[in-house]
This record gives sequence, C-alpha cells and structure tokens, in this order.
Amino acid sequence: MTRMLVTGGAGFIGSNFVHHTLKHHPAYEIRVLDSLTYAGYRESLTPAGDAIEFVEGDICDADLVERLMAGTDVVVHFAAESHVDRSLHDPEPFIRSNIMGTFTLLEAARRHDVRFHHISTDEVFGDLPLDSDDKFTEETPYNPSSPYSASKASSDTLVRAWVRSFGLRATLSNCANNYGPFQHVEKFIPRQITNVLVGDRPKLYGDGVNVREWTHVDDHNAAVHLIISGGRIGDTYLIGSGDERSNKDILETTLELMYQERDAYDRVPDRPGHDLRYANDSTKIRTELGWVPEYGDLRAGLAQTIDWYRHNEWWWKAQKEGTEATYALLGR
Ligand code: NAD
Ligand code: TDX
Repeated sequence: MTRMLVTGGAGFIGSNFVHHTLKHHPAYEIRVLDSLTYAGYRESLTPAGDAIEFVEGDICDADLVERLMAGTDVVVHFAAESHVDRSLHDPEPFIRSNIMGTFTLLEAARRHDVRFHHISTDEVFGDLPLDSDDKFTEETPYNPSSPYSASKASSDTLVRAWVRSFGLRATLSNCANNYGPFQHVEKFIPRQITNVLVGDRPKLYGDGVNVREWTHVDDHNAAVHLIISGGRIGDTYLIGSGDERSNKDILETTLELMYQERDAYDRVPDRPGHDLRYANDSTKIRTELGWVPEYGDLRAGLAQTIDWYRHNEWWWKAQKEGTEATYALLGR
C-alpha cells in the first residue's frame, strides 16, 4: 500500500479527491490532515467511513506535520484558504495557511524524501482580456491580482524552489474553476443554487461579463492522479475543461434548470479588482498524460450539481445563514 497524506481533505476538492481515490485507486492508504476551518467539514468525508484516517490539525504545526510525514509516501496538498472575497476582507489567514503552511509541509517532505503534489489555481497568472482567444500556458508569467492568488503564487514558487534547491520530488497543477458536490455555499455556483432553494434571489457581481473555465471536480481529481503516477518531477500541468462561460450565462442556465425565470436575480456591486477572464491551455496534460475530461457537457454537470444540493440540504443548510450574513456586510 502507498501511504498518502491528503491535506485539506475535508474541503471541497480534497473530500471529492478522497472519494475518487477510494473508488478508483484502492491501493492507497489515505490519511487526511485538515484543521476544519469554516470551509472544512468532517461530514464531507462521511461516505468514506473508516476507510481513511482523519487527523484534525494545522499544516502550520511543524511538530505534527513532521510526525505525519514520517509515515507518508506521497502528499497531495489541497489545504488552503480559497475564497477571493474573504482574502479582500482579511488577507492574514491566506498568508499564514497558504504560504507558511506550504513551507512547513515542504520542509518536512524534504527531510523525509516524500513525493509531493501541490494543488494550485490558474488565478496565479492574473487575468486575460475578454475579447481574445489567449490562454494561460505552463510558461505564462505569474501576475496575481488578489491576496488569495498572490498567496497561491507564492506557494507555487516555494515548491519550485524546493525542487531546484533541495531535489524535492514535487509536481504542481494549476486548475481552472471547479464545480460539483460538497462546494461551500460561499462560492458562485452553490451560492446561487442554494439561494433559489431557500427562496432568496441569486446575486450577480457587476454586469456578469467575467468569464471562468468550469471544470468538474472529478475531472480535476482524475488529472491529479495522472500527474501523481506519471507526471515529470519538477513540472507544472495546467488543467481545464475548455468550457468558458460568462457568469451571467452560468447564472441564467442555473435558473432555467431550476424552473425559474432567467432574469430572476439581483445585480450587486462588483468585486474590487475582479479578474476578467481565466482560460487554461491544457494541451500538455492531455497529450503527455492522456487526460480527457468526462464532464463534456456543462449543462448536464450543472443539473447534476443542482440535484446534489437539492438532496443534501443536511450538508449545506448550517453554512447558509452565516455566509449570507457575511456577504451582507460586504454589500454583495
Ligand atoms: P476549500 O476552502 O473548500 O477547502 C480548503 C480545506 O483546507 C478546508 O477543509 C480547510 O479546513 C482546510 N485548511 C485551510 N487551512 C488549513 C490549515 N492551515 N491547516 C489544515 N487545513 C486547512 O477549498 P477548495 O476549493 O477545495 O480548494 C482546494 C485547493 O484547490 C486550494 O489549494 C485551492 O487553491 C485549489 N483550487 C481551487 C479551485 C476551485 O475552483 N475551488 C480551483 C483551482 C485550485
Ligand atoms: O455571488 C457571487 N456572484 C458572482 O457574480 C459570487 C460568490 C461570485 N460571483 C462571480 C465572481 C467570479 O467572477 O462568479 C465568479 C466565480 O466566483 P467564485 O466562485 O468566488 O470563484 P473565483 O473567484 O473565480 O475563484 C475560484 O476559482 C479559482 C475559487 O474560489 C478559487 O479557489 C480557485 O482558485
């Protein structure tokens, strides 16, 4: 058995990664390290039962990380503060968890010669113009806009430095926007779905022209497994479905799928510094590692996600009120 440490495994992508791994890669023995911040839910791992070990703890806790790393063959590092709006309001936890946390893991991984995969985002590259076909590539220079993306860019460069200076066996991936089950209701798609479900109006920032490339979380996690098993040490892989949509388009499609009027939403003040467009050129992972996204039809993926939130109110109901109270303070 290969011993795998999944940081941030009680979060959105990490918990889906655990379920995906148990289903498709049963040769891994999984241990999750997660401090259960506002974004971490032990319940997201309920379906895994006792097939995994859960450790509640902080990636900045060097003693704990050192002990866990001693019994680990591969780390998949998801743990991070992940929400742009929160980073604009209070950047400090982003600097701590995303930068210091990654540093703490890297130091322990190099001491124990542990294979390391670092999960990152396309937001490190900044944004692209709306009226072009340009895409980010593995060679695009970093140009982050928000405290969140700056902290992720910083953690990426730490990983690269640990590869070059200390020979750490690490790979990196930068994925586009994810959607799917177990995503916190602060994020765009689940916020709008749950607004409709509780009888509130969805909220669109600004004029809604901003474009994101939506990738199903299972497709992201399948790509991560391909990199862990076949990726070149030191390399970065961009991941993205290729399906770009404006926020307005996503919201109107969501409303239609929920049998609402397509214009039954409110426009709210825009996010400061709002990135215009993200789009990844994922040719490298497709050609070198054979990654093919299975969720080719975003509308179908969205319908399935709506269905999940409809049937899993037990999971999201407790998040909803506090999340909307925070948005109300921000005027969004
Ligand atoms: P999330 O906020 O849903 O989950 C983050 C998890 O990390 C939570 O369970 C939280 O408790 C845990 N965590 C945070 N700080 C911690 C700390 N100091 N110690 C231990 N655990 C801690 O985030 P997500 O959307 O699942 O994102 C996971 C990773 O994927 C992040 O690194 C993020 O930058 C990256 N990413 C996300 C997306 C996306 O669309 N959500 C896209 C590309 C990349
Ligand atoms: O209520 C909303 N209304 C709205 O119009 C919210 C919450 C968001 N938006 C807009 C802002 C963005 O243009 O929707 C888009 C998506 O917003 P988020 O879900 O907050 O995602 P984004 O800022 O694009 O970042 C996400 O993708 C990259 C993740 O949160 C990051 O962790 C990941 O790195």
